[in-house]
Amino acid sequence: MPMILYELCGRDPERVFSPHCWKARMALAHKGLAYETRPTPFTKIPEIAAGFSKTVPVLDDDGTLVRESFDIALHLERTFPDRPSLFGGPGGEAMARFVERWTQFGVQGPLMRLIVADIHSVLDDENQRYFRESREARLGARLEDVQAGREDRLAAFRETLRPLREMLAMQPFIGGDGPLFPDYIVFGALQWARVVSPFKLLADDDPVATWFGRLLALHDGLAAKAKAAA
Ligand SMILES: N[C@@H](CCC(=O)N[C@@H](CS)C(=O)NCC(=O)O)C(=O)O
Repeated sequence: MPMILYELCGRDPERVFSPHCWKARMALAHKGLAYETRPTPFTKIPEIAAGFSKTVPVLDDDGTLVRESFDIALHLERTFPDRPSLFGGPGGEAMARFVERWTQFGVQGPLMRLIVADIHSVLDDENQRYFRESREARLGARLEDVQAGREDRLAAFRETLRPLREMLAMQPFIGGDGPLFPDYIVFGALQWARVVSPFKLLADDDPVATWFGRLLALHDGLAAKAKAAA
């Protein structure tokens, strides 16, 4: 039985946009595993497997349920050790934790403030209400006010990617010669923006844009083919 991946979607079920769900999608593709997608809007997440998780992605591997994108990657690594590794060993797993935390707080946090009203615009009415209420409470301001003036914050956002940019002068992927799960972690954040927002985040001559293009092309262009705004 193919695995099932529950993923966050907008009004259009084909617009699958969560950064964490993209990590899981890319991890499944990296392992060459077949799966069925179950696009799920925010308000339907509590209905997945009788309330198994408050968040997506959720993976159903023949009755074994896994939540949390990092745990999904670990599950795939442990269950399919003969397929291409996502971590390159225990040291890689440990370092991937750092990349995850750096991406969450160093990249996704500032990025959210550049695209939050665009996220709202891809949701249906019920999910727009949920998203506005929950995110405005979290951010302490109207979504439109948080996003306003984003052009002035773009240079600062690009600077947050400097560690990646400088590393790319030495190697083509965070994983070295080929991608590993940490590439998918950072990729997920940028793909989140690409899917919901027309705002141009990266300059064309930025090595991060070149790396992102390499990730978009992987696995038969899985991510490039996804419905996107940009
Ligand atoms: N640490 C979790 C985070 C997952 C997460 O926050 N998912 C968001 C979508 S990007 C979600 O499901 N949010 C539910 C909600 O806001 O109600 C992971 O890596 O899977």
